[in-house]
Amino acid sequence: MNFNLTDEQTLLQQTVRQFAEEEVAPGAIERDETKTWPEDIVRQLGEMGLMGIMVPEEYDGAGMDTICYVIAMEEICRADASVGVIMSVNNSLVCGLLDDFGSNDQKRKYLAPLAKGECLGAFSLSEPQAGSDASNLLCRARLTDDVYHITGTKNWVSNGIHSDVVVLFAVTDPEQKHHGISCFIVEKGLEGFSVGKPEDKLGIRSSDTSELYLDDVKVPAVNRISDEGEGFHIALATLDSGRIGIAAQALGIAQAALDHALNYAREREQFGHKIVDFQVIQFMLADMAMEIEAARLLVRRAAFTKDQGEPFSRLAAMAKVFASEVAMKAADKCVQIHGGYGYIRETGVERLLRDAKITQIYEGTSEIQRVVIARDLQKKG
Ligand code: COS
Repeated sequence: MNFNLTDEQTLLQQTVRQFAEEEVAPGAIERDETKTWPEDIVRQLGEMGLMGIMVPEEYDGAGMDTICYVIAMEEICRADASVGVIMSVNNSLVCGLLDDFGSNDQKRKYLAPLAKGECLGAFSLSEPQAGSDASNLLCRARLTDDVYHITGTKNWVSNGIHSDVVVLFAVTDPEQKHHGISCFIVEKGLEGFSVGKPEDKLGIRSSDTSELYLDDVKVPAVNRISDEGEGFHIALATLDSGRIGIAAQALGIAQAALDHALNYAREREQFGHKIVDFQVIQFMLADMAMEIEAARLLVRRAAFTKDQGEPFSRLAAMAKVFASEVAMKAADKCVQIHGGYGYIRETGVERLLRDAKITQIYEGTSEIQRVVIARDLQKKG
């Protein structure tokens, strides 16, 4: 067993860390406050190959493995988890889906520009009545003369406003329940396609989340991904990969919390001592470091298992639920160590607590992750 990163992984970590510290971190508090989309940063991520990290070079991706992906996600999210979600949606939910299930023509037309960051993708499964119960979709796609007519409302779409292309799930045969769901590539700008207002969120505020409205949007049949009825399987398989990315996002937030807490504790004096000298603070820092280390091992183990081509659904769920809980605890401790200074916006650490919360909710709540783990245990022991 070897826990060391390869030379390629180490170089990537150093490069992304430097970029995150110099370009991403400086404006993070202000972007959060003003809900400003990080346009310039997203462009630079594309230029650095970070929008298509695992996409094969043949399709203009960086051709790296999932370990590289989680390393990059952790470093970016250590600076700004809003940037991290924009990146993770494009990488795992859109590029990953197209790479795994798209036809060669679809990959040439859509995957290559998405991987290069020339355009941005979104993933649209949820609907107002279909969150955890993801197969309960109402959005309908009817086929006539090689064109699907899609009508319905989708919600909670990350990158919903700024994306150019959406991979979207709709019902092609309502009689078939989850076997009647299909997956489509829908270009923005088609007649009948409109986007809702940006949601006003607790955290990850400089990323966008919106509803999508489809009113008889005409999508060519060649834009259906895989066969009719394969959509639910595609969605769940893609979410397995996505969950590793969100686990890495949570890890980055947790590490940022520890960084801030340690720096502050070393500087802050009370009762004539640096507060880092008090055992109560030391125990908090020790617990944060210990839990972050455990989360990192689990995240990288899930990524490694995926790279080996082995089943990784259970590990992805474990990594997400564990890392997101560690992020919440670390961010809470970080605010507590900062005292009153942690509770005001300008210190920037309350943002970590707000950003951490979503990692327990999106791409499957912690409760759903436990369902996935328990079902896998029942099946395989
Ligand atoms: N990958 C591929 N296929 C999977 C799968 C996976 N990880 N897990 C289940 N499936 C397949 C099953 O094999 C089954 O297919 P068949 O009927 O052909 O055998 C089908 O999906 C339905 O499986 P199941 O009966 O277990 O589905 P449920 O409706 O009970 O849902 C959960 C299972 C709850 C785990 C799933 O709906 C889920 O993950 N929900 C959360 C969705 C989510 O993450 N939403 C966030 C949206 S993106 S922000």
